[in-house]
Amino acid sequence: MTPTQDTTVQDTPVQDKPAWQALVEHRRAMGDTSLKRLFEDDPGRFDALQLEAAGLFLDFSKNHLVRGPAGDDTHALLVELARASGVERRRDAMFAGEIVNPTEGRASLHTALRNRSERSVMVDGQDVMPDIRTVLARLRTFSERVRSGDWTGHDGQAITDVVNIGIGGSDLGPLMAVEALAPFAHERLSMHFVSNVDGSHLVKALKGLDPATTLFIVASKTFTTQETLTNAHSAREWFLAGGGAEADIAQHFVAVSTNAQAVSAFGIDTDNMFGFWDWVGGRYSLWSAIGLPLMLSIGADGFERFLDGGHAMDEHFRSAPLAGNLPVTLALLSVWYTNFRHCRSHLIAPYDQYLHRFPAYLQQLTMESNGKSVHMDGTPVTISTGPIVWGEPGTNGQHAYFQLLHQGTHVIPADFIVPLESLNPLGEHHELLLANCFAQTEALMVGKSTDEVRREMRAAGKDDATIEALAPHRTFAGDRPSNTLTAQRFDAFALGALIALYEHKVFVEACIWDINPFDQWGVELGKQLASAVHADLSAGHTVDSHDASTNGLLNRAMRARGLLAGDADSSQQG
Ligand code: G6Q
Repeated sequence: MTPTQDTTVQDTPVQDKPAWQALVEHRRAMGDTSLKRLFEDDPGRFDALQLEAAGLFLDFSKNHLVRGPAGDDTHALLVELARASGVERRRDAMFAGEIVNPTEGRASLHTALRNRSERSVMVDGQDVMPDIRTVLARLRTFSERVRSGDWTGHDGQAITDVVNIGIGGSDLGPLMAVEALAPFAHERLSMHFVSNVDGSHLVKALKGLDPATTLFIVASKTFTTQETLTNAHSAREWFLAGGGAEADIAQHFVAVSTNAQAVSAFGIDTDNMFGFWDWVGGRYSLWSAIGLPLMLSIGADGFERFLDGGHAMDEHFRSAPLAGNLPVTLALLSVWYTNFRHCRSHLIAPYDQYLHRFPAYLQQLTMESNGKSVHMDGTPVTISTGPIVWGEPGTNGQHAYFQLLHQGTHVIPADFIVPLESLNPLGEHHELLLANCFAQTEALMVGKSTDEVRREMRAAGKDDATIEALAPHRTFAGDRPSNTLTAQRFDAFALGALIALYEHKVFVEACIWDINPFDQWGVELGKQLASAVHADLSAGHTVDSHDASTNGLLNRAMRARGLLAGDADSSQQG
């Protein structure tokens, strides 16, 4: 098989498939039937439009789905689209280690990293499970030594601070998960994350830390990423300037990478390197050694529970029928709103402060995976693909951008994610959190009619002129869709299941849109461009090899930094 061939590519453009056309027709027939009406006409709606798997419960009844006989049931028609798009075939190919990322000629086997069964997973005729288990065992030994204080800094003191240096997939996952599971964190260890090449990030993170009790994890799949290597070099200088010697580096710097040669060239002993493999995509790598900060924080047993949660969702995804499949259902709803109801963005609203980095993590997972405009075979797509994903924790968002959700001109489907039980029970806090979450989904759906507003204002004693002037502003169209996802509480297992749920959702969307969710040429471009422009920025003479704007900005920056003094070219004004 050549890198551009993939037996799983769809044979007919998705929008030409009868299943797609049936949905176009169904959407037309549905007209502007409101959510409120759907609930009024169908008392069984909540019971029918819900799913549960791996400890997560999904209420998807507040969506524009008509329930009816075959051919007139939105969910069933969407499921038919999934079937016609070969979702099951591609899913099985992914789990089996086939090349599902043909533009990079790779398998995509994050599911093998959390394969807790006895099943082997073959890549190029070799079972990858023994190597996965070996690295996991090494991670366990190492993290237990650090956590117990057996692994010390150069002067014999236990490690107190761990600084993960990485970016993108080598940062967002571990950072999000360490934050999400903060209540289970080791008491002595403080975790820090440095990603931005902006020196302020490193300086801020290192402020107040003692080099003698600080451990750095340099996390980079390729070990060539400019930001990460720059931060790692500066961290090493900080360590040496703070009393450490070259010979002490082994105790204070470990690496997570697939590139042993570059790790060694950097000066980290490969005995202190934890490996993974090219079939683990950056944004899917939290389950690999990239998860080391999480293991250090919550312990190896906790990390294994996290893997168990991911695996439980995998088992559900690969075995549940499409109609009862949680990731498939989330993906189909996304396709429904993106392609048939023309929504352009999707809100993630975790009502859980510990999940405050989850929207940022999902932004990468979703937008780097499905921000694509060619099909698997390279032909341009003529339908919309991945929506813009954004969000912030509730209830904070309610006091900010929720205005646009309720009364703006965009309809934005939303996922409300909430634990039923708090990890920090405190007075009435959790009841209030739950009440706000549920109330928002209700208000978004039912809205408030102008007549209701008039009645309310009249009851409050307002005069007619005031009522007529204000009523339009106080009217809510409603009919805004949402999903509500609950877990008993977001512990390691539930977090694992939640992440795997969204990974598979993104994968199913990609199957339907017939795009490759596992490459990221747009991100690669950024890495190349920065290197070229970086060389120009220290050229010491005016630059004219780019467009006028870029030349002007480069020259202006050089001048401001005293690198072009006295030079009088036209870009001085730039
Ligand atoms: C993830 C992306 C990207 C990557 C970073 C860091 O899927 O490819 O976010 O993770 O660019 O790359 P390294 O781990 O190689 O430093």
